Amino acid sequence: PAPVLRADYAPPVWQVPEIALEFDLDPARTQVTGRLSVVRAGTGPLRLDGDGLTADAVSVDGVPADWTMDGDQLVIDLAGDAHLVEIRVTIAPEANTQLMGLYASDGLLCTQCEAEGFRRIMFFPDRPDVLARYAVRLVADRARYPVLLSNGDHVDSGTLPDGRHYADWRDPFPKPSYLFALVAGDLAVNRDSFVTGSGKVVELGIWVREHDLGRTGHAMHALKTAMAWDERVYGREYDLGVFNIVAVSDFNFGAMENKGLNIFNSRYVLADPDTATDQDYDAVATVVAHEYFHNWSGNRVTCRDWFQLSLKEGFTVFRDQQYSADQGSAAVKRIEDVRVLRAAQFPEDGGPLAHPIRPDSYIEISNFYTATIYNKGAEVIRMMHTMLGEAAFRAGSDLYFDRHDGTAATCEDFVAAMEDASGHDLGMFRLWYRQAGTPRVHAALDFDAPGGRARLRLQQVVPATPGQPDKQAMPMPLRIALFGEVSGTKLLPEQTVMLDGAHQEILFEGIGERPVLSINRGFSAPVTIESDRSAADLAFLSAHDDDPFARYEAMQQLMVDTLVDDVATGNADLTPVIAAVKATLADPALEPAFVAEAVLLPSEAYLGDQMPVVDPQAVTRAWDRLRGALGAELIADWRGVYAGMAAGGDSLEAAGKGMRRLRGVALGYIVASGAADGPALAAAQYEAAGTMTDRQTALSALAMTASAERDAAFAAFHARYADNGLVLDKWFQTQALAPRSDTIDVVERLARHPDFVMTNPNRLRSLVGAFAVNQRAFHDPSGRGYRFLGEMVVAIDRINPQTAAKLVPPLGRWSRFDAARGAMMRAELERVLGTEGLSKDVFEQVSKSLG
Ligand code: B3K
Ligand code: ZN
Repeated sequence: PAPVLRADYAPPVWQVPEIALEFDLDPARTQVTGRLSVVRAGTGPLRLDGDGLTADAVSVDGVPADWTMDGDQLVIDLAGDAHLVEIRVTIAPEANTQLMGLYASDGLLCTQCEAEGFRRIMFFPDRPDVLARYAVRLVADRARYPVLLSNGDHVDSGTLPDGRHYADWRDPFPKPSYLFALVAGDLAVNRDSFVTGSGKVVELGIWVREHDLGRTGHAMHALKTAMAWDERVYGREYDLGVFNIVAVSDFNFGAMENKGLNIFNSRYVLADPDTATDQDYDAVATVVAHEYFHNWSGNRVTCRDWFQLSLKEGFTVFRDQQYSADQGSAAVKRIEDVRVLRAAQFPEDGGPLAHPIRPDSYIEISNFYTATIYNKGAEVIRMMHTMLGEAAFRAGSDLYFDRHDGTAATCEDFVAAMEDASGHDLGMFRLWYRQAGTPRVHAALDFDAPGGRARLRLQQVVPATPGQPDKQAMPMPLRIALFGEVSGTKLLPEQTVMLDGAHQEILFEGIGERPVLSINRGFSAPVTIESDRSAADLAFLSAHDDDPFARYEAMQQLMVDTLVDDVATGNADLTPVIAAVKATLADPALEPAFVAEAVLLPSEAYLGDQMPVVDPQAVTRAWDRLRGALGAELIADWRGVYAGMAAGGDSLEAAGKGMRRLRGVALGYIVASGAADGPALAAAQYEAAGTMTDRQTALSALAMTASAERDAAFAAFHARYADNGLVLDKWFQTQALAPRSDTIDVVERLARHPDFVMTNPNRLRSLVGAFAVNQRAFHDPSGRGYRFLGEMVVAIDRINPQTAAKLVPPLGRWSRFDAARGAMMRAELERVLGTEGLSKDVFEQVSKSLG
């Protein structure tokens, strides 16, 4: 398949200002009639995208028309400048296992159109710069599909003969086809309303299966909070009289921001204390807010073409991060966001699939809904926020929405609005849109004691990435402070230094004692910092830095340095880490949620990322040694914390959540210490748990052990939640993530379990996706992990290419491993590539991974 190039963008030859769609819904045979008012905007025939469609009938201005197929495109030569084109097609939602276009899930009919799913429903210029007003009629059997929803306002409904009924929907806002949606099914609704700043009443509805109705309260609360937040922080008011959310159980990703009718993976809607962890609660709120925020950043202003995807995704992730930070502890939220970036985006940026946040080419756009576009995209927006400051950033955002409302815009439009509103020159900053790769910044601080001066030397390198061998230095804001080693206080107010070349020196005057460097505070730039700070300096910062992120970071760096040393020598000095963790546990000024983050070890995968060649077994050895030592040496502290944090109880408030989190971390260390009562303690917590959080932490702690308690708890968990798919996902996932060398056996067995269904993406992610990021299990020296994943990719590709393609990247990291593993990983990729009938989704990921 030929790649699509950003440089080839050309405006559409025909616009479609209006479309009327009529659906005669049936799972086996749905008839769709489209009436497209087309208007000429250039020279050439009308070309309409289709995917797996055949036209039953085509007419132009009421007269049967001549048309041809050019590949998947339906082509009509039109004489005039404006015509009414009518097309009828027949589709089979129940046969649609790709979950793109119109499909059936658990008795519902629903759609997913982003990025190119609408062409599986109707012939249309399926590109985001063609904006149409939609009028939709849905017709279906009333008993089977009592609820009929689409975008915009409900304008009419009524009964038809033969037990059928219809509903008419009108969306007054022109939108690209990727934002079209419909849902038909037997759904119950949680109704509420929201009064906007200007006094407009919005009817809110969360639609789910009847038995899930009691699990929708949290999502509704999050929605209303997000609506108020967007008015207050960005001045953005909702624009329709209705906002609906529907939960479906088979969904390719998290959720979809269709205008006025968001469709969600049920895991980001449903939550109650018995089935959802605190983390799940937070994820629901974040995703609800994210999709809601898209109503402005994505829908009112959309993307000109898919190369601009980060325009809406990076900005909207930044907005949802700000929103979540405002709801609880901003420091803990920042730590979590950086952990995600490092776990998912840094490896992507350093591997064969690296791409800039505004890519130059793709084969299959679905492969570009990546951590780079989303999370690094958000970091780039955050840097602009840091450089411009709150007020100028808001002015830039207002200008962007004013200028581009109702249109399809580019990343350049966004940056230009920020520049124009602030007067700030972002000329070179645009490199962040063009260049891939995570910059490495080397920082060295010299102290001239007699002169009372300190000199900071910064040096940056942007590594080569596929297609980009030579890089320019990227401008970045680095928040920096110096702490006095003796006084333990900040020597100068924090500064934001703009590093805008390959080298830079900063001089600090009036420094009376040896300074310790705190750099990239708050993670102000998405880069790797390399510094020569000693273990003692890092331990010092972990106790004294007044930026919570920097404090966390110092502890992480201390742990990383110690583990990397231990991987190499097998006998690194563990005492600085143990002392620093002890001090953090004992500091009464720190909130439990923060302490929990600070004392957790970096993952084995992250450690692997720090090595020139990953040695998974050596990493495991070092990780187990440090974890065991922390557990054993501090056993009294962990037991104290464990008992003290029980006061968090079942409270859903932030404080209760933080205490549960720290208690769970303490339990993990107690079990890791090898204490004889570890499994029994975890089993007792499992039994007594009043929340899924406590149940899940107990289960995860038990998963580390080979104990009768472990087997009993997993059996009990399965029996208790046998009819709740979302919770069964946790059962699969917890076993797939277990840091044990026999996890591969367990995973192979689970793949034959009757509850392992290949048609459900959540289930695939919880077993196969989780396993593939479990470094110790996946990289088993036998190569069985690679074989398992390769076989899964091939099998899943026949059902759902998008989901299969997302499982490929762990195999693409072959060049990071020793020759034996690398060869086995490549062999698996070759085997997948040699499979007949491979989707272009998997083809692109595998062929790029082979390099
Ligand atoms: N915009 C959708 C993602 C669509 C993914 C298509 N493969 C959800 C979101 O980012 O909000
Ligand atoms: Zn999004």
